[in-house]
Amino acid sequence: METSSKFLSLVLRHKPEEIGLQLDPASWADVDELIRLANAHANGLSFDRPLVEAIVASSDKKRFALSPDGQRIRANQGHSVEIALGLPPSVPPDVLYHGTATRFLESIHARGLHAGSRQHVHLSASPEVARQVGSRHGKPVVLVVDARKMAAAGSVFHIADNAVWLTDSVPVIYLREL
Ligand code: HQG
Repeated sequence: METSSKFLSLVLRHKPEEIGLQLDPASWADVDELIRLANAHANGLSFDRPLVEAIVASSDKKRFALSPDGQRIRANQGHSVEIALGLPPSVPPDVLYHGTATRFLESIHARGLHAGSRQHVHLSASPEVARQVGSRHGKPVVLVVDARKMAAAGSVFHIADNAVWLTDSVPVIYLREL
């Protein structure tokens, strides 16, 4: 299931064209079409509806969502394809946290936080979660983001369905190390 879940992340966030899948502007895909195209793609994986539903239900981080009628699926966040998640702007808590690796600090202190290959900078409401995210990249370090000041200065925040906070970028003046 792990491999199948990774494959769904790849096609729903980054490379739908790899299997000829079309995402709608809000990044939804038709579940039956996804299954048909994924199975036609010679990668040794075999999808059916129960497997897709099990992946959605078991993802530790709620990576995917099914539409209420079960006909469509999308990744909740993490896209590199350009999409409009249709998330309304949300008022963030006073502070949010960003986990990164110490080796990125010099560049972050010079340039602030940038989305890189993704559509947004990902922020967490808890320092513990941020530390886990950072440890994916090396020795973790947690940055505190002054979200209240950023919002007051006009930055827009969204909260994804899996509680990850998203914003376009974080200027260095709003960052400090925890
Ligand atoms: C860093 C996972 C140098 C940034 C997680 C991060 C999250 C800079 C890395 C989600 C920089 C990008 C996202 C700058 C930012 N100079 N480095 N100016 N600005 N960076 O993976 O936030 O498992 O694209 O600090 O749990 O680590 O995919 O972003 O270290 O929710 O569902 O550039 O991905 O979820 O790394 O993680 P990423 P992220 P999934």
